[in-house]
Amino acid sequence: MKRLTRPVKFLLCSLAALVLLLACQQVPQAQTDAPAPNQAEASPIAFPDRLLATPAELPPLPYDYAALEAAIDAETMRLHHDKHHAAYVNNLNEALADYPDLRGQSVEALLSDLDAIPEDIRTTVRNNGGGHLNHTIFWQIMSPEGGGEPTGEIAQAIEQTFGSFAEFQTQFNEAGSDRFGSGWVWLVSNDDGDLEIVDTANQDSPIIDGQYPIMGNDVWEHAYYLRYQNERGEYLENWWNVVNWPEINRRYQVATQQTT
Ligand code: MN3
Repeated sequence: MKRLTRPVKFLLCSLAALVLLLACQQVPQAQTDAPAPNQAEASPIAFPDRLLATPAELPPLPYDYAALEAAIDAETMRLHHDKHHAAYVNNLNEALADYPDLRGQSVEALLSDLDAIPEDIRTTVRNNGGGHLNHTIFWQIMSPEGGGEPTGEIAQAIEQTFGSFAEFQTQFNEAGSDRFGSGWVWLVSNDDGDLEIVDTANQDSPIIDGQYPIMGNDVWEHAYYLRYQNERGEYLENWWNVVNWPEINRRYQVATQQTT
């Protein structure tokens, strides 16, 4: 083989280095806890928020079981988080186990396009994906430092939409009381970007109907029965003592970012 001149060698070495550098940039970056920006862009969910990954993981409670005693007893919190929420997570993962194409999509993406889910696991994904998402939001929108009047932009929006915070509470509690059987009562940002109180059956998330959940209360009996028995209305009243307005305000801002 002909000896290469020094400039040619240098050129080849430089070329090899460049190829190596470009190849390295093709290697996908390791996954981190924070959702990758491209994951949010690829999702059919229109709202930029922290998306829930699959395979799902049970998030730890952000406070002690007894921290919300102003509204909810420790034993209810323990069962609700460790048993009920854990079961939704496990059931969702089991359903997705045979569908590698679905595994890895966010829970929000799965729920917002249920028609795309194979029929044999559609109801399981709807119930357990919804259960996982609803409860993850629920733990976050409550706090031991919660209660009192709303703050920030959500306070103004509630007043504009419902006339006053007291009127909003009344309508929210009525919707929660009137929800027959198991389900949730929500404050959502609807299709028009307006605030609206809605209720959903079972573990249905408002996301299924294209609405963004800003706050919601769980009116399944498992959420209140140990302490309140059949007095759902009393649970709904006391629940306001632990409502975490800073987090609800953050969720409202996510919703308004989308609609403006
Ligand atoms: Mn529940």
